[in-house]
Amino acid sequence: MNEAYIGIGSNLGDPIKQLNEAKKAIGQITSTSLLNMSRYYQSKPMVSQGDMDISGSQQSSQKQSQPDYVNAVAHISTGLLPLELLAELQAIEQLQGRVREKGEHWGARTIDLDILLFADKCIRLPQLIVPHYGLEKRPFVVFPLLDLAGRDLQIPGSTSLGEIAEKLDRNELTLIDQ
Ligand code: A4P
Ligand code: MG
Repeated sequence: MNEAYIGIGSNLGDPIKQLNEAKKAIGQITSTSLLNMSRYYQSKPMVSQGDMDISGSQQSSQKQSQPDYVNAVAHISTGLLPLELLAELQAIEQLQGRVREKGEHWGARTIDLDILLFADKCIRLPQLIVPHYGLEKRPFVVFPLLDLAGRDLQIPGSTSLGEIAEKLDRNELTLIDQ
C-alpha cells in the first residue's frame, strides 16, 4: 500500500456538492481507502499554468471572471499503481464531472482530480507528472495539504511543505463552514 494525496477542485454545478460526491467516490475506488479529507477552501480562479508568465510573477496570480473555486485535498491509502489511480480518478471525473447543457451537449467540467503526491515518488510520464506541476505555486493546494500532512512533509525533489507555504498568501483562501 502507498499513501497519496489527491487535489480536488470545482467551480461549477454547486462546488460543495461536487466535492462531497468526489470524496465519496474516492472512498469507493478499488483497493483504496480514504484516510482523511482537508477542510474546504474557496478562492478566486487562478489562470492555468500554461497561461502564466514564465517568470512566475504578477500574472501567476491573475484572476479570471469565472465563478470562485472550492478546493480540498484527500489523503488516501492505495494498492493501485500510479497510472491505475489516475485512470480511476479520470473515470470519476467522467461520471461526475460533466453537466448536461442544451440537450445532448456536454458542458463544462465540474470536477478536477489531480494526483498531487504519490508516496515519495517523482514520476515523469507523458500522462502523469508527480508531484503535480502546480503544487508549489497554488495556495488552494498547499494550505489544504498542510491541514492533512503538516509543515514537515517533504515534497519529493523539493523542500518541506512548511517552507513552500511561507511563500504563499493564506489570505487568498476563505475557509468554508461545513
Ligand atoms: N496529468 C499529468 N499529471 C497529472 C497529475 N499529477 N494528476 C495529465 C492528474 N492528471 C495529470 O488534465 C490534463 C491531463 O493532465 C490529464 O490527461 C492527465 O494525463 P485535466 O484535468 O483533464 O485538464 P485541465 O484541468 O485542463 O488541466 P489541469 O492541469 O488539471 O488544470 P489546472 O492547471 O490545474 O487548472 N483556480 C482555483 N482557485 N482553484 C482551482 O482548482 N484549477 C484550475 C485548473 C485553474 N484555476 C484554478 C483551479
Ligand atoms: Mg486535472
